[in-house]
Order: sequence, then C-alpha cells, then structure tokens
Amino acid sequence: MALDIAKIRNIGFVGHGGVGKTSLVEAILFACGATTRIGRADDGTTTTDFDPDEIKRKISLSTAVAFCDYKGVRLNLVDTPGYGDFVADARAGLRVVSAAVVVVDAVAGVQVQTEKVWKFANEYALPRVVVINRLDRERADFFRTLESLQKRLKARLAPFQIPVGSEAGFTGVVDLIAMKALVTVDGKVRETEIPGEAMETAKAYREKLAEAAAETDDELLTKYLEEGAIGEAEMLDALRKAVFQGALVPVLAASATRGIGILPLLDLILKEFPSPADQGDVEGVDPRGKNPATRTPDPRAPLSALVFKTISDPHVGKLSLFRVYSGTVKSDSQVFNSTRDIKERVGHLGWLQGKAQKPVESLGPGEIGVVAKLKDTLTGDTLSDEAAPVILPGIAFPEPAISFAIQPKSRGDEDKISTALQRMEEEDPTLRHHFDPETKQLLVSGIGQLHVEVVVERMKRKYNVDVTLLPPRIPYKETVKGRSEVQGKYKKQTGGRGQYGDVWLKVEPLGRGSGFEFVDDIFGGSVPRNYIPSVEKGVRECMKRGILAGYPVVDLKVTLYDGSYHDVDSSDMAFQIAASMGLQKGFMEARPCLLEPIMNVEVAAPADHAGDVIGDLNGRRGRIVGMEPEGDVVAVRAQVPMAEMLTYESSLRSMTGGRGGYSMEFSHYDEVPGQLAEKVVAAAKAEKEKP
Ligand SMILES: Nc1nc2c(ncn2[C@@H]2O[C@H](COP(=O)(O)OP(=O)(O)OP(=O)(O)O)[C@@H](O)[C@H]2O)c(=O)[nH]1
Ligand SMILES: [Mg+2]
Repeated sequence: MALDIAKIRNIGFVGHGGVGKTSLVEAILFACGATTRIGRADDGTTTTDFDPDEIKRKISLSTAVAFCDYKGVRLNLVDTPGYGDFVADARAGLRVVSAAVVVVDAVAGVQVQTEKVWKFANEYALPRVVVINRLDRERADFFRTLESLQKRLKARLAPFQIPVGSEAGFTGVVDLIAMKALVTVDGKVRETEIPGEAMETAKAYREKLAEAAAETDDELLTKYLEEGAIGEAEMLDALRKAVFQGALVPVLAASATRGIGILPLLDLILKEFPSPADQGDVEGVDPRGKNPATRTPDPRAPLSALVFKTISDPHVGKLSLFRVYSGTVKSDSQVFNSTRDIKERVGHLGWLQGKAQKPVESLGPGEIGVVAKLKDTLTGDTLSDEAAPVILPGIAFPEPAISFAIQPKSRGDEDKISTALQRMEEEDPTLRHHFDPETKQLLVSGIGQLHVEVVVERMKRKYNVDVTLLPPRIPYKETVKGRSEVQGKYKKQTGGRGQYGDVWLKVEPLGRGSGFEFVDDIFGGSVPRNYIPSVEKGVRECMKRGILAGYPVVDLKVTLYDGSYHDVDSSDMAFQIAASMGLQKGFMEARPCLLEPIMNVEVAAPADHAGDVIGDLNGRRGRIVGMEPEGDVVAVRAQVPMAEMLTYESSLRSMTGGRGGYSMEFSHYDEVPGQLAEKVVAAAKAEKEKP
C-alpha cells in the first residue's frame, strides 16, 4: 500500500557549509524514533553523511535522504551539502521537496551559500523556515543573526520563537504563539512558564508577530490598527496561510547537537508546510506531440516520477533516487523513461535511510524512493507510463568552472581512468572529462578544486586507479577587439583534379557572452550556395581550436561577403580550409586578445585581519566590491581572476591563523592584461612545441 499522500512532508535541508544540516536531520531522526542513538558529524556516524569521503572530510558531499514518522506523518528529509563546490546538489534536492528548512549559523549569520540556496528555494517557490542553529556556541547571538537575515535576505521574516538562555546556557525556546517555554532539562523537553528574564523580550516579539500576522491581510490590519490587537485564533490562521504560501518565513532557534528546538520545528513542518497533495498538479510535456501535459497526484493516475540523484558504486551498481508525482510504481515492473524514450525494468523498490534501504512493494504520489540498476536512466530523467508518457521539467546543473590535467601513476591505466570517470559522471552532472589533443592531456573539469580532489580520491577508493593531479588549467578564451577584412584563399594544383576555395571575410567583435554569429552576405553567387555551410564549418572548427594560444574563440561575428570558385576544383573541403585560413589571418589582424574567468569571491575573516585580506586580494588583481562587518567577523566581497586564486586556500589560512574562510564562483570573462596575456601565449606555444 502506498502512503496516504496528505500524510507526507518532503523537506529539504539547505544552508551554508557546516551550519548543522546533517546534525539537525540526525536529531530529528532520533526524536522520531527512527534511530536509537544520535550519530555525530565529527565521528562520521550520522545517517546522511555515510559516504567514506564525507566521513573523512566531515562535510556533506552529496544529497542524501532519510525518513521518519512523526505523529502519523511520513517525513522525507533531504539533507543537502552546503559547500560551494557541491551546492548544485542542493538545488536538485529542492526540486523534489515541497518546503525547505534553511539552516544558518548563530555566530556567522547569513553566508554566501545561504543566499545561494535561498535563490534556489525562490526558483521553486518553496515555503520555508529559517532555523538559527548552533545557539549553544560561544558568541552565538539569535538577535544579531536575525538582523543579518533581515538585511540580506529579501523576505518577510518573523521569529516564532526566541531563545531561553544563551551560549552554553541555551536551554530551550519560548514559543511566541502559545507564550510558553519549552526547555530541555536532563535531556527531556518540558513545557514551562516563560522565565522572568525572557518575559519582556518575549512580549515585544509577540507584538511583532501579531503585527506580521495582521500585515498579511488588509482586513486584519485595519482591525489591528483600530483595536490595537487581534485574537489568538485569527493570528494563528493568518500566520499559517502566509507561511503555507511562502509569503512569511518563520524563524526558529535550535541547537541540533543538544537536541534543542527539534520538536517545535517538527510541529511547524507538520502543521504549516504543504503535503504533496497541497502542491497540486504538476506540469510537463507529452513527448508524442510536444503538448503541455499535467499530472494529478493520484495513485491511480498514469505514472510520473523524477530522478533527482544517481549514485553509482562498483559493487552495488547504480542507484536512482526519485520522487513520484502521480500514479504508482511497483516492484518488479516495467516503466518508461520518457526523457530517453526507452523502457526500464524496475526491480526492488525501497525507502531510503541514508545508505540503508527499506524494501517496499510500491511507491505512490509524493513518495521519495530508490531503485537499483536502471540501465540508461540518469539524473533529471522522467519515468512514466509508456501509454501515457510525460516529461517533467528536468534539473539544471552549473557548468564546470575549472579544469585539471590528470596523469595515471601506473602506465596502462588510461582505460581504467576513463571508465571510472564515465561512471562518476553518471552520478555527478557537474563533472566532465575530455582528452586535449593539443597538450595530449586528460582533463577533468569540475566546479572547484575541492570537487576535483574528491573525484580523484574516489577514483582511487572505488575504482582502484591512482592518478596525479596537475595544476589546473585556466579556461582562457580568445576574442578580438578590432575589425578586419581579409581574403582566405586555398588553391592547389596537383596532377589531376585540384583544390580551390576563395572567401572574403569580415571579422568583428561581439558583446561579452554573445558567442558566435555567422552572416552570409553573398549576393550574385561569388560563393555558390552549397559551399556556404562549408565556410561556416571551417570558421567554427578554427574557432574551436583557437588561434592565439589554442583556447576557444568567442564573442565573434564573421561575415562572408565575397569570394570566388572553380567549376571543377572547388569542394566542401577546399572552402572549409579557405575559411579557416581566412579566419586565422583576419583574427590576428583584428587586435586579438585573451579573456580570463573572473570569480566572485567572498571571504569571511576575523575583523582584525580585514586589512591583510583586502591587501592580499588587491595583490591578486582583485577588485573589492563590498565589505560588511558582521559582529567580529568581516565579509569581504571581491572579483578576482581565477588564475590568481589557485593558491588562496593556504594563503588565507596562514593570513588569518586558520580562522578565515572563503567561497567563490564563476562570474564572467574579462580581458587578460597585455603583459600577462603575452606570458600565457608564450606558455601555450612552448607546450605545443614540446615533443
Ligand atoms: N555546538 C554546536 N555544534 C553543532 C551544532 N550543530 C552542528 N554542530 C557541529 O557543526 C559541525 C558541522 O555539522 P554538520 O551537521 O555536518 O553541518 P552541515 O550543515 O551538514 O555541513 P555540510 O553538509 O558539510 O554543509 C559539526 O562539527 C557539528 O558537530 C550545534 O547545534 N551546536
Ligand atoms: Mg551536511
């Protein structure tokens, strides 16, 4: 029997790295009796950080799912990673839930990835709650964190609680709706009167909450303004509606590792967050006629399910994690992968408890489950009924931003390496590899250095191949700043039939990020129609190979405006070569330049080190774009070329005595200054001439 859809809550746990998402999920599982002991992130014993690399590094590297039952309702907890390199997985996790728990650290407040996941949640219009966690730590401050939230997140936030006690003395929370305290004494939660010292603050925040409730509704607001108060029931009702719609975001207080604030969070999830039934119909496309199609969350409707995560293991094989939107999928059956137009056999189905699975006969709408050994299904694919196929919107993943060359440690391992990488790409859509014929190197591309390092470790542990990671290759690009008009002529006369192609090309720059434009401006047949695609192909191939230093050419407009041909000797190939020759010449005459990736960097450093951090960033050709003090920490935002950030980790560590942290992501491409560009070009040339 599939679960009752109204009694399911699918919840995503998101936030900046290390704020306690995994610990919070662990505390919830324990509180609901799904586990008999509380695992600890530091000991590598949590349910959702089960991967050996996660245990070793003490951070979540990928999204994991666990379930528990609370007051008769099934909670599917989707624990996502918070570190920048892996945060794409958080977006995939949020794709299949109906609400999000955004966890922030009570010392650090809003951090880079907090804003990132907030945007992901906006994208899917998810109702959410903010949990201010780690309130038991030194220098933790609920109210200062609240301020940071209000300043940096564009949302209507309302504390539903305030903490009882602070730092090591943080013992519980005041529920501002019931005006009661829930304190933990000897590991047990007790409901008590509000302690005297918290009373005044509680009253003030209760008033703010009433105001927030009144503001959700014009009629209520009038009443509030006229009478100075609104009734308890009205207030609750208004708050509930606003939270449900995502118009108001409750803020709660917690300590995951001390088990404080867990039950009120669960009650809120139960009462205020939508079930998959409330989420209603989903929209997709019928692949047969490309028409829009909707699916109702009904167990008897045709099946639609979305695969949001793939785990591949050399021993267990492939696991596909999916959420059902409509219909019912049964063990030992066949489904239709409508994204790839193939049938797939479904063997055993299961619910997920971290790495463990609980076998089930079938999964209905709203459920999240796992199936092993689907042959060709990948993340983002829709599973449906062959008779009534539908494709649900997929999941967008960011493009890799950084590439490293890798070398096998033992000879003859090349094949093993590509097999391993192919497998890992099945489970990680942000990973790519390719062989660069120019440098004869195997390049692995990922989101950041940590990402690629983890891939290399995994390759060793799971696939038993050891490789050396060479310094990263900066993905430069080439373009022009000026214009030129040139001829490209290819003529060969060898014995019998010759080769003849002749084109005149105009080469011009395009705006940053616009890619490539080919304009056919031939009138009167100086280049015959059937050779025009050959010219475009020649130009494109040449752009791909690069001209200045072997990096791809971008932001270029090429106009073919004249040429000539020969009745016998002209051919597709001859025109391709002529175009390529023309472009190489035209490119070099149009003031070529190199472009480099510029990163958005955010550094959090102790305030007394801010000067050093800024000076150092300036030295890295960085441009400081903002600086915000947050307590005794300063957040510095800058734009810095990627080439200057390769050694940042260790520099920051030594500059701040290990207390600084940073994150970065790709922002845009910009011109490499002249002298540096010359060096890159010279290095590329040397590389090419190497035997
Ligand atoms: N003092 C204190 N420490 C906590 C609390 N919650 C988590 N921690 C600690 O914070 C560290 C990170 O906890 P995790 O649960 O792994 O954090 P996370 O948000 O899942 O981290 P990522 O998934 O890697 O982004 C661990 O050392 C936890 O023990 C808390 O409430 N109080
Ligand atoms: Mg985690």
